[in-house]
Amino acid sequence: MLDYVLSGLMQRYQERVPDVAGIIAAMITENLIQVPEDIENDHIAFRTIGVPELGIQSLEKIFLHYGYTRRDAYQFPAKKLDAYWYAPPAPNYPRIFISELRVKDLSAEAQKIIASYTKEVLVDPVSNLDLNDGPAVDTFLHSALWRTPTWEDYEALAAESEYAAWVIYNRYYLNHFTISLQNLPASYNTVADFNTFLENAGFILNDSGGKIKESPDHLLLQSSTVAKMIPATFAGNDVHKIAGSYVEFAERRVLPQFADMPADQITREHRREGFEAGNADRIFESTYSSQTSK
Ligand code: OOG
Ligand code: NI
Repeated sequence: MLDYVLSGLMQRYQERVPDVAGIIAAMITENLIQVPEDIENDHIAFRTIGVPELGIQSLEKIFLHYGYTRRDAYQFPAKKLDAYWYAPPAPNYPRIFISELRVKDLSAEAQKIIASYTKEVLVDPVSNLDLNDGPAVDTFLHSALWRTPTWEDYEALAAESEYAAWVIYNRYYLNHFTISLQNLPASYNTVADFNTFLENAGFILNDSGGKIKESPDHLLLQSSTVAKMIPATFAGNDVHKIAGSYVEFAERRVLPQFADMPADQITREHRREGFEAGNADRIFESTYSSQTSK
């Protein structure tokens, strides 16, 4: 079931985000991987709207049902966001990062716009889903929960929260997947080296706070591409380009207590786990106009 749902998410994501196929092709050409399946997916991420019937509490039910465990909480007061990460049921599955817009912290005007859409959702839609029905869950994750927004509402929301605008249009489309770097061949297995490879191949990186986002313990390093602008059809067949999704890269270093372990014995549990609020804060901006206009 989980495999079915994850592969449906990845398929839609690849179709919408040209950098995905581009980066995979560049990695194959460079002999870093032989086939796309060789990529280790560190985590995937979703965005949600924090209203009673939706938000993290609704979306997480799907993944809790598939054996994921809710872990640490993160707060982003300036961006008006909250998030959790979820540990997978087995190490071959990606972690999940789910964030949520703190709707109550927005202006009355923005709250009114959001409510005009989310009020169409009368009950938590996940509670009506048969979570053992893979195709039904796949369809749910890729179908509209509210009417297609107007360009005017999108712009009004974006002026206050680019996250709000993104999620009112894009809903549960995968926000990113994350290529694990630490097990790639030498000279490509750090964020610093992989960023060089990506930029030489013509990919544009998020440079908010610097291209390398590094946790204070120096054990989790991340970078990301900036989301491409893609044509989106708003209400009344009004087409405008908006930020789509992006690709992230993560390097999880070995924890100090395992520093002397032979490299071939190092597995996921010997490396830095979880996420880092300071890194995430900057990565969110991969869909913000300050980055996408680069
Ligand atoms: C998520 C940004 C945070 C991470 O790995 O810390 C993140 C988003 O853009 O929705 O992905
Ligand atoms: Ni991420």
